[in-house]
Amino acid sequence: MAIESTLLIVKPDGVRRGLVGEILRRAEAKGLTIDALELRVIERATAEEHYGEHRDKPFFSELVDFIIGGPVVVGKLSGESAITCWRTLMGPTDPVDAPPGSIRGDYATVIGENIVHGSDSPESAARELKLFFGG
Ligand SMILES: Nc1nc2c(ncn2[C@@H]2O[C@H](COP(=O)(O)OP(=O)(O)OP(=O)(O)O)[C@@H](O)[C@H]2O)c(=O)[nH]1
Ligand SMILES: [Mg+2]
Repeated sequence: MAIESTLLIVKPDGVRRGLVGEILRRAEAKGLTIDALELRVIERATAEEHYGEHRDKPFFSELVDFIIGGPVVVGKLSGESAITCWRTLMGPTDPVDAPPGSIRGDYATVIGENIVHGSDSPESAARELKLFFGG
């Protein structure tokens, strides 16, 4: 048990579909605290760094083009086990496998448009929060 912080992104598909309020509601209802929140368009260089672990994957350029293709909401969520709690609320990466009740299970059908991001480890969270909020 530990207080953690994690990076939340409501991806362009989530913003376009008007799901920002519903996604933030779920985070707050769980008990996570919104410590930072901003609507922005991500720069290409920032997106390439954020998704650096996927640089050699065949879907990398599609992934970067998608995440910079419209406004997103970036936020910092904090609380007890926030990283794992937020990943559980999001559901698995592929919405086909995501159970009803999870965000991806309730609102998405394809892996390339899966509505939300959450850091996957304490190391990723630290790196991503620094990249988007400077520390
Ligand atoms: N088109 C396509 N996109 C993929 C595939 N695998 C992953 N992605 C996309 O790449 C993103 C990053 O992949 P991962 O980091 O492994 O998944 P994740 O941690 O659940 O998702 P993020 O929170 O966005 O990082 C996913 O959210 C998907 O949108 C794939 O096989 N095909
Ligand atoms: Mg990831």
